[in-house]
Amino acid sequence: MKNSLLSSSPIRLALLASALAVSSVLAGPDIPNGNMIEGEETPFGWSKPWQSKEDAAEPAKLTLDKEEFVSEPASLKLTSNSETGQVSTQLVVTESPEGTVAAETFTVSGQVKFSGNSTGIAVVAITGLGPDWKQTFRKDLTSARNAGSKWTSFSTPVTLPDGLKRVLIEVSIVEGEGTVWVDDLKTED
Ligand SMILES: [Ca+2]
Repeated sequence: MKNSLLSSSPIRLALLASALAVSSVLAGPDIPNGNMIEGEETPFGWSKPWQSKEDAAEPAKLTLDKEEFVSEPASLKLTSNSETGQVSTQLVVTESPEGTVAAETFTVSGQVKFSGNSTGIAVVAITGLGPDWKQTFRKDLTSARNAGSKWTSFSTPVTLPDGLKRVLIEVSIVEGEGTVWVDDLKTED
């Protein structure tokens, strides 16, 4: 009895309404751990690397790199080799199993650096899973070649379609071998 009175009190409803109003004007979903602060061996939240050749003696490697980064204390580092083929790792940015991630437009920015052979390309993309958890949305945010292997920044507008169940950021190396570093991922207006 006491609980039900509390839960429907005008003050509580007013607080709830203002919280919803604030959340509806935020620009894009936050990217969790975008500065690669959390984690021990690997950056927290990022998946075990997928690789196109499954039985490599020396598998693709994902690490939290505490020596090479843009912002302290670390960056994400993903390495492919001749045995792994293409590799990728993913981070869940936001999800709603009912398929109600709202359509919205925002900008994703970050820093990327690739060091590898001449054919290698590192790609950072945003993807979305729709009905049946199938990928129905993908946009490349940036790609990087071995151009002096320097950090380069990107800032890319994204418009998410309606009805996604899950939104992810994907870091991959395609068409060659090397190491990609990513840091300072964030969304803004
Ligand atoms: Ca960092």
